[in-house]
Amino acid sequence: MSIADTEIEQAGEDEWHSTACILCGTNCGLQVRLAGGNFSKIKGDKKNLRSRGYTCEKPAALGRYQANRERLTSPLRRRPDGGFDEIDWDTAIREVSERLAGIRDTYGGEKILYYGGGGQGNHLGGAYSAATRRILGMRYASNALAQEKTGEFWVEGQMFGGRPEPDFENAEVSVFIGKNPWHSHGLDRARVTLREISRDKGRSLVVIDPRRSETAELADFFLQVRPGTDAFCLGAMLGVIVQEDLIDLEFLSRHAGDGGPLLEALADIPVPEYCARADVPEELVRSAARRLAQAESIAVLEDLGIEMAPHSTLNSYLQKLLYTLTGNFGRPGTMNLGTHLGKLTGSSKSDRRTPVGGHRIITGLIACNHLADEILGDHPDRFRAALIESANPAHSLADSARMREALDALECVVVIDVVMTETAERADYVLPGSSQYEKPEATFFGGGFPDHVFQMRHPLFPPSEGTLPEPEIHSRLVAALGGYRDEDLDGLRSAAEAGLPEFGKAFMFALSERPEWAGIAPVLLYETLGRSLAPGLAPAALFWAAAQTCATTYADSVRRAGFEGEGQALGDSLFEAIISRKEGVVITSDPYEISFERIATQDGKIQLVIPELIEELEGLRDEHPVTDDPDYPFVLAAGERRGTTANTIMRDPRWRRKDFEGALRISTEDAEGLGIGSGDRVRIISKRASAESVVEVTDTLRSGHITLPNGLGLAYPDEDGKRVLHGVAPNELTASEDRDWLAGTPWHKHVRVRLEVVSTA
Ligand SMILES: Nc1nc2c(c(=O)[nH]1)N[C@H]1C(S)=C(S)[C@@H](COP(=O)(O)OP(=O)(O)OC[C@H]3O[C@@H](n4cnc5c(=O)[nH]c(N)nc54)[C@H](O)[C@@H]3O)O[C@H]1N2
Ligand SMILES: Nc1nc2c(c(=O)[nH]1)N[C@H]1C(S)=C(S)[C@@H](COP(=O)(O)OP(=O)(O)OC[C@H]3O[C@@H](n4cnc5c(=O)[nH]c(N)nc54)[C@H](O)[C@@H]3O)O[C@H]1N2
Ligand code: SF4
Ligand SMILES: [Mo]
Repeated sequence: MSIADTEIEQAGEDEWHSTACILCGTNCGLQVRLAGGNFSKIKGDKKNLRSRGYTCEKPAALGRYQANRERLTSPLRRRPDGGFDEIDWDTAIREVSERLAGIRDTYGGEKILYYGGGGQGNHLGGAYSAATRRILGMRYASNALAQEKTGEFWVEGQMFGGRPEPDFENAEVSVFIGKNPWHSHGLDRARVTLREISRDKGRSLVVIDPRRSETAELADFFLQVRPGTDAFCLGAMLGVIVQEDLIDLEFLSRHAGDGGPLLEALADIPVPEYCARADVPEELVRSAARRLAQAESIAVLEDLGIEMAPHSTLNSYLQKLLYTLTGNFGRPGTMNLGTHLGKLTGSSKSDRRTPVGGHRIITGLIACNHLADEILGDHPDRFRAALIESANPAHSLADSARMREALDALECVVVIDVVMTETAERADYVLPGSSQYEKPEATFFGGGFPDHVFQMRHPLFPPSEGTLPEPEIHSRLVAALGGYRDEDLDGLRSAAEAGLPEFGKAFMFALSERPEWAGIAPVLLYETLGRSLAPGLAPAALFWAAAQTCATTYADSVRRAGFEGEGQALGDSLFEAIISRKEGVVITSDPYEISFERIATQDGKIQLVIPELIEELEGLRDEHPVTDDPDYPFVLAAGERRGTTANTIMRDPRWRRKDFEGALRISTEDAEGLGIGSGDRVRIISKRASAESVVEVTDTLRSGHITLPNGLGLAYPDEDGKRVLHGVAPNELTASEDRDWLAGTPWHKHVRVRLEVVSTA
């Protein structure tokens, strides 16, 4: 039996259903009504424990995701002439497994790269892909986190052995560095929380951003830095904190290791000089630093503005020192270490390197900016094939032209997606997944602290014609690759019918009898326990294993959230709650002090000294920001989040009523200099390529700084079915060598360009 044989009906049309938004990682709860295979009404879900009815403007357009004109409706196989033939699923599974097994047998399974695995709303495909990867002997992976967060992950691993979460709801001072939550969110009910902070005289908002963003408009301290100079600005703030004796010595002596070399470096920082290089008023830097240090609690969030800019890993280190040196950890309103239900990444402690370039692999992910180099060329260990799932690297990674070249150089590319994308266009096989509202889905982004809320979304529609949910695709691939035989699963299936206690015992026994099954456990759960769940819920089976791990690792936290039982029974009751409470459920509940127990460094203390980064910090002394490059006078932030951008999840341009083409923003001063106004067109020229864009003049930008929206430049069919490009694809302009030396993270917010006027009104 397969999921395609199970009759799954569309959820009722005459009632509201709980689900969540998939357009950013905040995943606000939604209430929806349905009609004819799509949404008829969408509103915030007041019952959702995190978003409590909140949404931004974007989910109103979700119907355009569900009913994309280029939804894939059949597996596709590339023809030698570049076009595609539709093939049936049996043929697709057979050929894909044969081709990938062939690569494995010729070169070794580690020559097959896995890229992606999930986006802003869907992490189950990636979780099930573990089985396919194991059976093929694949060892290397990458995804978008390796072009934003891996530098931060590395620092967090060194300092805490975990990832502290900010508690903005309770913080006296909230700090956003290179982050514009008004549009990009990343915290619950962002606009409500930001307004509350800004209205409350006892609380302060600190924003570091070269653009007077919507968030910066609300700030009490707005440090409008020169783009790319955050290391100087943050260094100056830390210099003030150390030099004015504002560090929390008591906290550090109890909870942190030796800070000697770090504190010496910070004591030496020439604060006025670094403020000048960052072009921020020294008095403002000093007063912001004092406000932070003297507050009862501070919470800090960094994002792409510093992660995709020069010194990105160093920036992440300095960001964490702001709250650590001032003792803001393990209390309400500060930074805390929460729990996990399923982890998004591997260990931050591993010291693996990439096969060709020998670059650091952080949390199991190869830096995206190194991928093309690990594919192109003639190194014997280069990648020969790729399995790409729920990601669009031909568009989202640096240097699209080179990424296309790299994809074309691979002997076999398999893409699993819901629509025809820039990446799918280059695949040898395209496998159509069911949409995120046609199967159970969830994300493993941070679930909140002290209460960790988890929401598994239930399917609202049956899988659309010709598509399969990713768990089913992986299960079929694993079976075709000889991972299991259907008849070997009968025992587990009857155990599953008997109930969770029986299934748990049978599953553990089966794994002990057949150790080779451990690696493909996700699809075995899907095929056995999954088949015993309600129609359409089979992919939820993985949560049983995740719930067991969570209940073992965090037994007390799970009990505090109201679950009962010992051993497997505790995990079983957690699992039952996850699959039945459609608006989400608190899976763990913690006291704040537990953060200290969760510090997972060698000696259980926060590590203050990271020698490589202290050396980089000291090197800033001899570095002067470039302010007068005659060839490329502008710094382009390529990929700004706006009210109508959602990575490349929303491809239909008609959801943008304003800013249809996604304008290049430019300061009033620079526009006057070029003699242009809003609506005029310019050519943007980087060292790599050029692109034409419409212009929007704004007084929110510094002179010399320009911005392009994220996720545009996508092809979409017009009324006549002709594919039309809308806006500029930012990564046509970026270069893969512009990256952080340590984590390999790109400098997308710092692309040097010049402008030529194309036409004026
Ligand atoms: N609407 C919308 N929301 C989204 C997304 C989306 O596509 N659209 N994508 C989601 C994803 S995947 C992510 S990772 C997050 C990203 O969320 P953010 O990082 O908040 O988004 P960005 O707009 O890319 O960059 C944030 C800020 O960095 C500033 N910046 C640029 N250069 C510099 C610099 O040199 N220094 C400093 N300090 N700041 C700088 C920009 O002016 C901008 O205000 O958003 C998520 N939310
Ligand atoms: N220049 C520049 N480049 C950037 C950025 C930037 O700021 N500037 N931002 C970067 C960031 S932070 C990120 S996170 C990346 C994001 O880039 P990617 O990780 O490539 O992801 P998305 O654009 O979110 O695209 C997700 C893909 O998943 C597909 N999809 C949607 N639902 C499903 C499903 O249910 N199943 C399957 N199999 N597929 C599905 C969508 O069609 C889409 O092709 O972009 C990065 N690229
Ligand atoms: S903040 Fe907006 S885009 Fe993000 S999940 Fe919530 S409603 Fe969706
Ligand atoms: Mo992202």
